[in-house]
Amino acid sequence: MNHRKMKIGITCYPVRGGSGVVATELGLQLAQRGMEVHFISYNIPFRLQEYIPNLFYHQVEVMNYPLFKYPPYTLTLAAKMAEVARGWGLDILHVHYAIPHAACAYLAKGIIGEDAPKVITTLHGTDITLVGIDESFKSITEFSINSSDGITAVSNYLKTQTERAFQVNRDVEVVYNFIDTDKFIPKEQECQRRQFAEDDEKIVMHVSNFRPVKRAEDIIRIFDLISREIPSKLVLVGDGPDASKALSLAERLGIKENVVFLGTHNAVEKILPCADIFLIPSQEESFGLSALEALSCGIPVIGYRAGGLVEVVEDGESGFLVKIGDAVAAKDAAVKLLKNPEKLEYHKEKARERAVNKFNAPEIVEHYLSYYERVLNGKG
Ligand code: GMT
Repeated sequence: MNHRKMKIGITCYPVRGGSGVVATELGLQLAQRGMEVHFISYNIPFRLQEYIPNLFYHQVEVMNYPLFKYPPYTLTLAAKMAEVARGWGLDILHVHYAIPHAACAYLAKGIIGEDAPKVITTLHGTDITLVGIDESFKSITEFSINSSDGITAVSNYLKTQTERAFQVNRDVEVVYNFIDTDKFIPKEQECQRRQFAEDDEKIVMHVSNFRPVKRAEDIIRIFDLISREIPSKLVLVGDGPDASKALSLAERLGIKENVVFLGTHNAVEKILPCADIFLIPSQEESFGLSALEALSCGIPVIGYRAGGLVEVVEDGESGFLVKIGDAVAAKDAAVKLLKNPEKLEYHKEKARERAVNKFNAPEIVEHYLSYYERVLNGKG
């Protein structure tokens, strides 16, 4: 569909994490479609490395003053949003992760007045399920969601959670996260499996920010059970607060030499295709972007039946989802796959199909663009 050329401001956390990745990839896709895109953040988003025409980055400088125990970043961000929106004539200000971005956008609109851009807030997960519902944030989260001109959520699960936890006075549009299926591709032959495992070993992989919701110790427990039945290696990609806990558990269980900890990596699409299966035993997952990245590389996903992950992975097809905390069931599902090459091949195909058919970038970016138009026409 043809869309008018829009000027779109995007604010996100520029660090590693699903919401930052989605916001950055969306900005890139929009710029490639001729939209003018302005990132407003305290750092250049980590996946924004090359020069792209139509794409601008506006840095928020945080002022420090001895009086400030906590430098007021949110105020500086709001002022910057207003400056960029006014200076460049933004049509839309699309903020990712409600806290504090939706409140900053509300403030920026107040500063600008009549010609303010429409504000769209995309809810990503913990901004609702963990942080947003905390008493200290609840009223401001609700207020800033309701002050947005449009609200999107990355899954039906998150939409329901939002409507349950808050008095939301407008429709929440579900726009699933997406993946560039030309970048995340199955290419086993190129991937040097031998850097991780011997020829007769299977590769189990996990990618995350190792926050408590990821249940990092469960990854080790499940892998320990798998490795007792099948020679295998566990490759861990990413870093975060619980990474060291996971590694110490591996040491205590005597399997440390079978765990390859890679730490943070920019190009996960180069590592994922080495895997035979992907593990994501999260306690809570509004979507599970890393699972989608795995699916796109043709890697079946094994995880817990948590939140929106069931909308990403079709249980029994592109992967297997078991009860939260049931490490034995997760191991059983993994072993069944790893012991049967034909079955593994079938589910690898289903994984890739799922990503291509349901979460391919062009359709989802088109969904965002249509939604922008609706909001601009006052029908968000
Ligand atoms: O992990 C977080 O606390 C925040 C956030 C992030 O930036 O990674 O994760 C959420 O947003 C992702 C992108 O939409 C989703 O894929 C993740 O499922 C979601 N995390 C949780 O719900 C725990």
